[in-house]
Amino acid sequence: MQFTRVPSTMLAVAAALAAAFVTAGCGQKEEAKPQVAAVPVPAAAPEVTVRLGHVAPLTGPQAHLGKDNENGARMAVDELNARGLEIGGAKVRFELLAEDDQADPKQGTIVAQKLVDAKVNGVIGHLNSGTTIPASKLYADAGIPQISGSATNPKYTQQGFKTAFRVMANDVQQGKILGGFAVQQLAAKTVAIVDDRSAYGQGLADEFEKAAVAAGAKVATREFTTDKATDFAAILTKIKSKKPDLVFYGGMDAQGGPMAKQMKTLGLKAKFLTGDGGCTPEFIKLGGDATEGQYCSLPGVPLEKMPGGKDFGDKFTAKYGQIQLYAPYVYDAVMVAADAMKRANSVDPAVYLAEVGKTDYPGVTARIQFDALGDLKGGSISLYRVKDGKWEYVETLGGEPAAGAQEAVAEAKEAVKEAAKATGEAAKAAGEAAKEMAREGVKAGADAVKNAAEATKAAVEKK
Ligand code: ABU
Repeated sequence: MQFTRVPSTMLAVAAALAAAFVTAGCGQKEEAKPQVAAVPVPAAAPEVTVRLGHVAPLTGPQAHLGKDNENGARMAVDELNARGLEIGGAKVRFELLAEDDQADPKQGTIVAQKLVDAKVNGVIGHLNSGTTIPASKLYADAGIPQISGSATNPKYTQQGFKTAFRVMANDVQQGKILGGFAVQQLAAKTVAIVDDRSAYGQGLADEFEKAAVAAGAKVATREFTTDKATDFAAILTKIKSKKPDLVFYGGMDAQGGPMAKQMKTLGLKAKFLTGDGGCTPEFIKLGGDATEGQYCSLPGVPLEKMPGGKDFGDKFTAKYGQIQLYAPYVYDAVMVAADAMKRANSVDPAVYLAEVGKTDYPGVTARIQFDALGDLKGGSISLYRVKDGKWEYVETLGGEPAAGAQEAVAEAKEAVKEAAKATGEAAKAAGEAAKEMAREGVKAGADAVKNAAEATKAAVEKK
């Protein structure tokens, strides 16, 4: 025999109606008031908060870059919350825990420990390689996935941590391209190399040196400064005496801009070339007209050539103003974490971590897939030159053709359309089901009333 489970709300409605009828049948004058049938509504999904740590320098000379990174992450979080994702049967709300590591390695580990103690679901960052690398050990020990949108020192992903990922090319790739570009395109026969002794600056300068020497250049001198310095006169005076064709700087815009300016003041006529840390509007602002004709490189392609660059640029600038540098990459880093959670159907780091490594995500910046180390597959490097006070795109070297990314975006757009259609159909079906349940509820109530009336009549007759 088959039993049909009657929802408890239906039974309650029937019982109430039956009780009302019995009261009336006992001769009391009060009329039975029709009871409003409660329409059973499917229980709302429970809510879960996913907390993503974000770390960057929010104070000090790199605060403008840190804020840019944070805004990229915040824009992604806002969009995810507007989408109202459900993961593991729960409605997910993303929350960003923004921390300031001041670009200082020691402070980097302090805030990393704070995020580990807070049991965050993932970490986006840090901005600097010098803070990202020591912090990555803490996240690895805690099993927390970490995705950086800007730390380019190769060591970050070479330590063997399963939790470490980055969504842009690294400095082995960048240094190689820069060294070759200096010698082949800029015809530099002798180069002077300066770095800021940070993990990023020194690491990139080392890679540049290897590549430039391999391409046939001679190193006139190798100098260093710090990521807090503002006066480079002593270094530049020494460099001037060596008469190099080109000065390469491994460091950030806060030093690169003033360095280019002081080169001009000292009459040092060598070309100036720097990496992504100096590839910003701030570099031009700080260096003024001395930056005209100087060069930089940046992992990835220019915003206008990125698969989702135009849309991202429009939305970001409307909300936060000019993009400084890494905002689109950090946006992608958040989306990659959310995508892995969706595929794992879990926000638990121990569960979704395995999915991060399997990522194939059509990002704003590129199609994002990771190699075995957690580095971006097929990362490219673009070169720029200052023209009329603005960075002008020169060329992109390395990486894979952007066509793959374009196709992935087209596929994703199609999938979104299909999902929207399916959601509409599901909503319509749910509405019909609710109406049917209501009809069934009323019918069951009426049957119960009829049965109760008959039972009452029989009882009265028996008496
Ligand atoms: N990629 C350059 C700036 C960030 C870093 O330290 O790697």
